[in-house]
Amino acid sequence: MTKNQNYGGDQIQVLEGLEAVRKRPGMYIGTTSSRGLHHLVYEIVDNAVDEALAGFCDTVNVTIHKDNSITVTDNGRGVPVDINHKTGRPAIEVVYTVLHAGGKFGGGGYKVSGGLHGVGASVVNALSENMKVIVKRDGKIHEQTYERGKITTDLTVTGECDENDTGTSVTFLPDKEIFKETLIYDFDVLKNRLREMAFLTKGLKIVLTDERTFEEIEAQKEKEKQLHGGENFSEHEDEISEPEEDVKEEISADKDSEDVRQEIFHYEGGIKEFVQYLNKAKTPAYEEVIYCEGIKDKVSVEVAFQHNDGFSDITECFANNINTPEGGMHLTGFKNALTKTFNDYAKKNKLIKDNDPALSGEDIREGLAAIISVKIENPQFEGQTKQKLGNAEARGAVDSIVTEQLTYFLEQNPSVARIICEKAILAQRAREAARKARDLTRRKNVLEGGGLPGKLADCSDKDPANCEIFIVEGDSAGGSAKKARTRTTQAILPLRGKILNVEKTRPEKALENEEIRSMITAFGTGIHGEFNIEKLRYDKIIIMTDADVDGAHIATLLLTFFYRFMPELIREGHVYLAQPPLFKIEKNKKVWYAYSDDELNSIIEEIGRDQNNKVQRYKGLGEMDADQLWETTMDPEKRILLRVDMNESSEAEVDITFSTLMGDQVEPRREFIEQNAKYAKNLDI
Ligand code: 1YM
Repeated sequence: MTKNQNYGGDQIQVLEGLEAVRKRPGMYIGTTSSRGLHHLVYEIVDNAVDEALAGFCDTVNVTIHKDNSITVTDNGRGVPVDINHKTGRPAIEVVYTVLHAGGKFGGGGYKVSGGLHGVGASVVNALSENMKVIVKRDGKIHEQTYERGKITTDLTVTGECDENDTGTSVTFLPDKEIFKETLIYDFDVLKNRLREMAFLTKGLKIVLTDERTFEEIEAQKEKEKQLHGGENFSEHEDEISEPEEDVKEEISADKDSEDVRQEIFHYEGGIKEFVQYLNKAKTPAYEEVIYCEGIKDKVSVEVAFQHNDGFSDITECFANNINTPEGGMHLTGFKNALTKTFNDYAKKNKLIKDNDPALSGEDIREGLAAIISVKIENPQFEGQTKQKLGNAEARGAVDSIVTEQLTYFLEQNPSVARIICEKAILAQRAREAARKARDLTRRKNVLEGGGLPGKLADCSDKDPANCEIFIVEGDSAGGSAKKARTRTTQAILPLRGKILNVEKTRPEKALENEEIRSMITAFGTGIHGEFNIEKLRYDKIIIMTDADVDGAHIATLLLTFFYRFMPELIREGHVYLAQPPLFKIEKNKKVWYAYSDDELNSIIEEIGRDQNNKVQRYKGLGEMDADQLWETTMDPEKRILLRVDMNESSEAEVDITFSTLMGDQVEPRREFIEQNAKYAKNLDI
């Protein structure tokens, strides 16, 4: 119930506005899934970041409480509490109860941050079971509370504080009536976004604290799962941790070592440090991070980049701190400037001859890690998912600022310039050699009739929607799988031994690998720029490997290949991991299968621990006969599949994960394993 009775016409409109938000939350925050739940935090944090960009705040604290409510606190000026003349209400009330179209309320300048939807604090309020705002300003502590967007207590002064002690603190509990899928915050999702915000706002310190213990979170997840009823595959499987030989011992099950988790993000170097972070699991090709900045046509531009010894190009673009994974005008401007400037330099300095072919953009961007950040008035987000910057002025601004400053940098740093040009020339030669080889094999294929790989046991159904392919480790398991399968809809492709680590191989070289070629031909989609999802021959690509460390290693190698050559397969949810059982339990001619130690224990508990119990630990798929393999791992009615999902991770995070797991630097991998050991269930070493 609202204690406040002084509603004017404005206030009634306000309530109608927030009612609309509750009726169609998707229109305001995109989705009410986990993504939407996390979006609430970003909306509030954005206001604090704006205060930092305005120069009044240097620290933001974000806390996840035990009940999954969130507190965001900053040390800025504090949201104004005086009466707003237009509405006759305290300004703070307007900020939290009036629906804004995303633009800045009051003040000059333009609102720079703001999530994808940039809808503001009132939307968070409308979608929260309760919310409390505390403002320290003018030596007083002010407080107001709300429920589902409605004021429950008027603005009250609750105490006094030092005149210089100012700031805003917002606590909210997301509404269970709205977020029906999940109410549980994911520390890593918030961590990744807040780290990104800190990189993009140099000097700002962001502290993330989780008051929940690992066990509490697991228990909450279990409770939600039961509430929703069982599902036959897990939607989330974003990190597969697989150690190299030299760090296996590092895995110790210290599941409950730290109770309160905390991360502090503070980067005086801003996006320069972001680039170093992108390259942390790689070997940089030269020491410095190249940095350009400036303002042109009211577009503020910041670009930082550095090459590494890898082959992929990871360029992350932001407009007003919002990630634009589909790129857009700022990216186009950057690519133009890079290609033009390096070709000019290489020609001028006789690194390439006048009549040599120009270096392509692709050649120059091989092994590139780059961040582009523009701040712009009225950003236009286009494309299917509104994640592409449409403002044409951003192209010109980035192009001219990068061209000018990069030209100067290369002149001042000839040794760096030479390294980059030589690297690009190498890439160009490798690509040219591969093209020639490909033309030859194309001709050969035409002569031989091309066709599917010999090892593939294809299915007979020609509708991809019904079909799945099992990528099976080893010929013997492949043999069982071929016997076990449903021929109409299940295809089997056995792979011999460990597949190539594409993270350490030139892409052209990887394509000479027999196993990689069989997969590409079987899937039908092509790779890289020629990838076409319409041509995918199977709806599900199922990796089926042994349930041990070697099996996990092979699965990770396969995922690395998919991610580097056909990431859309993963992004669109076509890749799965089969889950073979770890144990077979037999008693009085009855058989049970267990997929984890916990499950084994509970089965034994149930049937009684005695002499007639026989427990067999499966060492590999090869130990199962065709019937057992079908029953436990392949039968669509009974099996467990994990869908490989990029979750909420940005392209940068996924890239870093793969380089960490499969690249040549050991230290980042050791760190990764230490941090993720607690997630690895049934790791058999
Ligand atoms: C934990 C979330 O919202 N901080 C915050 C918000 C504002 C100000 C300071 C602020 C802005 C201005 C003047 C101005 C906001 N104020 C408004 C409005 N942290 C958080 N810190 N004084 C204080 O922009 O001129 C909206 S947000 F509209 F009331 F000025």
